[in-house]
Amino acid sequence: SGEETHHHSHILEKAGIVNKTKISDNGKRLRKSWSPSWTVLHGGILTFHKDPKSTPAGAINKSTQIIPEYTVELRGATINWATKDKSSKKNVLELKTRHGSEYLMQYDTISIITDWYYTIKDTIHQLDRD
Ligand code: I3S
Repeated sequence: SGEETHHHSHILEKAGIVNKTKISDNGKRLRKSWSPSWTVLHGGILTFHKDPKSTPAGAINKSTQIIPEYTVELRGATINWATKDKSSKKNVLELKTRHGSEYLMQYDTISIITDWYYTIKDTIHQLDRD
């Protein structure tokens, strides 16, 4: 499925597709815009990449490139299952950065999103200890 979790040294690495939307930027509320995203956790940074389908037709030769959209520093962040008022979708995580930005992450297959939940949670706890 392309889902992989590596546990070398103490820092977790993981990559896969999740649906995501940024809902606040440093405390300022944003309009939701869900899109599927190639999501990579590496070195305590979570990077959401742009949906290639959102690439304009004129830039078609760039459409296979993996372009970062948001990078999220996990140090000082919190991750929780989102409450029902945050989204009507199932299996939604709410990630809040220490600067007050918020992202929702969602995937219909519960095992996929649960794996992200524990990997991100463990990474945040590990970073707290460093
Ligand atoms: O929190 P909201 O406003 O109910 O979020 C929904 C909207 O973002 C909607 O787009 P429009 O603003 O164009 O209507 C999206 O299509 C929905 O997916 C959002 O709600 P969910 O419950 O799916 O997160």
